[in-house]
Amino acid sequence: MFIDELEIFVEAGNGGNGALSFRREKYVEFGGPDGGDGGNGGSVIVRVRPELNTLLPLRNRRKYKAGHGQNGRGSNMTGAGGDALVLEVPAGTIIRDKESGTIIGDLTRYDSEIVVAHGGRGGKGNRHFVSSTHQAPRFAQPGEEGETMWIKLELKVLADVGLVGFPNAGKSTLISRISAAKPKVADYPFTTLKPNLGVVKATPMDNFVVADIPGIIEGAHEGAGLGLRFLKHIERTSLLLVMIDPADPEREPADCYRILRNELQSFSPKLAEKDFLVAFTKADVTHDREELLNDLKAELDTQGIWHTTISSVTGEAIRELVFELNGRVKEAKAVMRAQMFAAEAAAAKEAATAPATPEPTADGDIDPLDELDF
Ligand SMILES: Nc1nc2c(ncn2[C@@H]2O[C@H](COP(=O)(O)OP(=O)(O)OP(=O)(O)O)[C@@H](O)[C@H]2O)c(=O)[nH]1
Ligand SMILES: [Mg+2]
Repeated sequence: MFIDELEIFVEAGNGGNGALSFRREKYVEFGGPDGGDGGNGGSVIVRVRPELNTLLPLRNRRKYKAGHGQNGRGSNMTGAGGDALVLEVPAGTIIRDKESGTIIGDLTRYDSEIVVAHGGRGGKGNRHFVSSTHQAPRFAQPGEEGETMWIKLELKVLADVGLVGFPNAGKSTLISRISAAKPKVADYPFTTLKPNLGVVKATPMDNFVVADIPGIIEGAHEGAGLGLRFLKHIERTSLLLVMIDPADPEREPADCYRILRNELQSFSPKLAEKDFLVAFTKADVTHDREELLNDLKAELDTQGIWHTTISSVTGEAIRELVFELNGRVKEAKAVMRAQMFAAEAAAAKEAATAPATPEPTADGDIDPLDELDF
């Protein structure tokens, strides 16, 4: 099942308490305090697992808890640290603080992870509190509580090219032709009910990812059909491929185009501003309808929009389409990389000119708990 939104409660482990203990051995003078430190609480970590493409595995539970740190013990023994809890999610998962809506993390890389709740620090044992005036401290520090919070996970799949079209336009057939993905294909609308991703090997050096999403219909932005819920999955693509079936019995190609553009615009003006190409589909059976396309093609030409007529059955113009998509994806990636480097360079420059912040003094924030006995 495809799940792309989820709310869960995460609870990091508490730190163990520091121990209050004195070394007492019969013939040893100056035994002294020997209370070990508490172990740190385990943190809750969200990590990308590249093979996943849904949040489904996390749906069974609402609460996720990491392990507590153990208390320190005498003879300077430090308590064991609590086990961290790792929640695995697909790449493209955005994590928000449920209450404020603030984004805590956006895991776009296949090796990314983020700590969503930090484990509490273990308390320090009494041996840390010896001073010239205080040789036998009868207190130790309690462990800190682990962080807790409600988080909202939202998956926006990561792809380079998003396919947009009415149901039955031939989106899934195209993705199965140009990639190893094998989505369900059928001659009825809404065959595709969840996004499918396919990796297209454009050249021996280049590949790009295509997202096939469920068909859009007029009024989708008001909830008609499957609504526009799935459009968020193409929000992060660099390019859209608008697919139009010239033989669609329900509407003329020009209407298809106009409605699709409107629905994209209604969902998000940002989506409508994306670079896009147009593919007229099913060329093997729609050649007799070429004339119907003349006006629309002329309009696209005046707007400088690249278009082609393809057949996923015979393979007509598929190679040219893949070539064009690949070129534009590469261009978009180069721009993105340049922007990333520029942002990193600006951040590095700022960090170099910022005044140094003083190091916090060790033990400055200790909050000893008097007479804590174990
Ligand atoms: N003749 C011919 N038929 C095609 C071509 N591409 C797709 N079809 C047929 O068109 C029908 C719909 O194709 P799909 O790929 O399932 O369409 P879709 O756009 O994914 O549809 P939804 O998932 O319902 O939105 C199927 O019967 C396909 O076999 C083509 O190039 N030529
Ligand atoms: Mg489909």
